[in-house]
This record gives sequence, structure tokens and C-alpha cells, in this order.
Amino acid sequence: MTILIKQTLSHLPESVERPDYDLAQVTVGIVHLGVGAFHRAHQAVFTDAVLSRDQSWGICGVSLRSPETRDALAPQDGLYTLKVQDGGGERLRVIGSVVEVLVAPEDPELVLARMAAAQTRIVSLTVTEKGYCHHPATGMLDENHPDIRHDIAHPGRPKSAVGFVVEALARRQAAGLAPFTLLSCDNLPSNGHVLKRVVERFAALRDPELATYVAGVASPSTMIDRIVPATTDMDRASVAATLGAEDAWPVVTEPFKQWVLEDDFPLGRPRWEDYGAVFVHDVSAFEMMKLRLLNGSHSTLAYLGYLAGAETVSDAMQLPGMEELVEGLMREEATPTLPPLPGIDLAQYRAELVARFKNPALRHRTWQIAMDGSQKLPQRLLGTIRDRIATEMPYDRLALGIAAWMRYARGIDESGKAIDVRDPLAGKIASLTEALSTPGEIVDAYLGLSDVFGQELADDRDFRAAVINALSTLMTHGAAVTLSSYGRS
Ligand code: CS2
Repeated sequence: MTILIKQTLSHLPESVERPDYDLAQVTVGIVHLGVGAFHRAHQAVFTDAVLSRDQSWGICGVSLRSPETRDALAPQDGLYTLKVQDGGGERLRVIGSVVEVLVAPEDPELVLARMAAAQTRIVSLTVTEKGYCHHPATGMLDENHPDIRHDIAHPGRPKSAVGFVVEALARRQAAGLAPFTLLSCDNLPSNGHVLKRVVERFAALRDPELATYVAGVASPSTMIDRIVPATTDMDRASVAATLGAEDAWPVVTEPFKQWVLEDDFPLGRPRWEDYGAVFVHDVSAFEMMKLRLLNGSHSTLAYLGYLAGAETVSDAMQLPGMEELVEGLMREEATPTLPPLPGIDLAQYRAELVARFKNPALRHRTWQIAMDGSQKLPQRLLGTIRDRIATEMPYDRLALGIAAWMRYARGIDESGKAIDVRDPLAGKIASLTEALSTPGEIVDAYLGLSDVFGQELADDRDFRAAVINALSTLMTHGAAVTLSSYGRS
């Protein structure tokens, strides 16, 4: 079978959408750090649409670790297929906006050169929560992080996203260029502020003059939403069958997509609003809505679902009691903590979320969402719990989500089998809790992780009691039985 390349575009079936612009005219305007499936199913798609009218916004994607994406896309002229699917069917579209993929560890110099080039006006990031090398509980740069220490010692050969951004900014300063706009697209509250704070601190550790330049960088916050499971071989086979050409790395996603951004791009930006993005003055209320409703319930259902034997989110939604738990968590516990969102119908948003989670066409593994809980739970569940405590309101379902993470992250499932826990704190958690057996001891060990819980929450006796209670139920009855108690009687 032929492969997906520029020359095969004209032979694809008519139903497949493809770039309607001249790929040869596209130049790089954006360098994106973390060119994974999420970026390729979201920002790269909005940008692809913009390229029809303005070809100066091509994307240079950078992988900070592995060469896999580059190895897949380079032989395909950067082209890949987006497969959008739900129970009602599927649509295929070939995306041409990622014009180049670089692998940072292979050639950090080339990555820095692209970032420092005058034509690069935006550096965007999807590097996941842990990629910010910050303390999740406080948002401050973790100055002892091994990659940060490395990048301070070797600024010209960085490893971390923070190190790349600051070195590229230093080169722009030296060249007399204005800074690019930084655009964090990760699931962190005030992601632009978090990013700005860590890069400013890192720059200050390097040199005060650089810190002054970095202080002037624009770093708008964004809320970004689309569910994008990891691509499987089955997806590859099904895309190839429809295309009549092989695509080494298509991405599969849902029809829904949302992008809300603050409009602060001193060097200009693509007109993403022409294709559905929304520009607002302050994005924080939207971020909070998404993190607390979508991601908070996503994590809760991932831990409980995994423990109860559900491989995917849609399977987990079929477990007796799960839908009621998720609905109750969102409506009764999380929604009252949200700031006002004029023009947003939260009941409709929640109903849409439940339908998205139930999308049977997406095989989104609970294991995938369960990753990096120590980095995710502070903004997904713990902030909500803090607000509930402050208003003296109950938070049983949120506490169950935390307890389910604690049960999961110890690394043994309900039948005694090992769980492949992926989390920067996995080793620490295993060694802290290994010898413990009672829910009280286990919860206390976890609460000692100040990077996750901070001090105040760890000291809150009612919170401790609520989590112990939930963990004890989980340990005694298992996740499936615990969940079923939420079912409608
Ligand atoms: C998920 C998110 O993996 C996870 O932790 O909760 O990636 C989620 O699918 C996206 O935020 C949806 O926009």
C-alpha cells in the first residue's frame, strides 16, 4: 500500500478532507513543544484551517523526548489523518499544519534556532502537568528538579521545556528581537501564569538582565478541550483502510472541541476565532469549569473504573452507579464552587460531558487518564475540596476520588496484580505505603506529600476522616460495590 504523502493526497477518497492550501507555501510561525496526539487533534487542527488564508503560521513540532512522532511523520511530509468519531459515524481529514518535527535531545541547537528565529512569533506547549517542573501545590518552580538543575548548569543544551524557552528568549534578547508569545495549552489553572512564573524564576536564576527581558513576555492563559485517546494499531488499520494509504500515526478524537484564549499576542497570531476559538479577557472561569467538571470527574472515574476492571472510560460509565457518581460530583459538589460564567449553561455542559464520556467509539483507557495523578489531582479535585471546606459543604464524592487514587497508586489491584503506575511520585508512594495496611496509616502517609496536598489540607481533620472513610470502604468492599451504592434505587 502507498503511504500518505503530498503526492498521494489527490488519490484519496473524496470523503476525506484535505488541505486546500499549497503546502509548499507554508512557513513556520509557531514552534510547539510536546507534539503529541492532543496537540495534533486540537491546536494543529485550528491552525490547519487558518492556513487556507494565511500560510505564515505553519507549526514546527518539537518532541522533548522520543523520536517516535518525527519518525512517523517525516516520511509523510508531516501529513497525518485526524479521525473524528462518535456513535454516529466517523470523518477523516488530513492535516498539513505540522510542517516539521524536531527531536530535542538529538539536536537541541536546531530547536533553539527555530525558537529564536524572527519568523517564530508563538511558542506553544503541551508538555503535560509535570513538564512545568513546578511544585503542583504552589505553582513555584522546583529548583531541585534534576532537569532544571541540568539546564541551569548547561543553558545551551537544555532538557526541560522551561530551559528551552528561556535559552531561546536569551538568544532573541541578544539578537535584538522581541520575545515570542508563550502559549501554554496544558490542563493547569491559569496555565499562562504558571508558565510565566516558572520561566521568570528560571531566568532570574540565570541572569538578572535576562530576567527583565523575560518579565516582558506575553503568556496568555487558555482553556483547551478535546478528548484524544492514544492511537492504537486498530486505529491505524481502520484509517489505512479508508484512506487507501498508510498513515503511521493518525490521531483519533471526538467531534467536540473547545478553545478559549486570552488575547495577548504582541507579535500577532492566527485568526483561530474564524474556526471556533473564543477570545476572552480572562479565561480563568472557563479553566476552572473544565478542570473541575471534566477533568475532576475524568480522574475519579479513571481510578474507580480501573479498580473495578473497566478498561475504557465508556466501559467505566456503564458500571452501576458510575454515571450517578459523576453527575453528583459535578452538579452537587463541583458546580457550586465555580465562579460565574455568563452565557454558559452549566447543566447543558454537564450533560454534554456525560455523553462525551459515554462515546462508545473512543477507546480512552482508564489507565491513560490515571497517569500522573500526583500532578493532576491538586487542580482537578483538591482545589474544589478546599472551596467546599471553606463553605462548610460536603464533599464525599470528591473524597472518594482522592481515596481511589490512593488505592490505585500503591500499585496493586483488587485481585493482587501489579498496576503499571506512571507517576513521577510512583516510587516514593510505593516505598511510603508498602508496609502499611490500615486505611488510616495509608492516608496519613499520602497526606505527608506536601507537594500534592500542601499543609492546610493535610492538617484538616475532617478531610482526613472523609478520605479514610472512603478508602476503608474501597478496601473492604472493592470499587464496584462502592460505586453501586451511588446507583439509583
Ligand atoms: C484527561 C485529559 O488524560 C487525562 O488526564 O483527563 O487529557 C482530557 O481528556 C482532556 O483534558 C480533555 O480535554
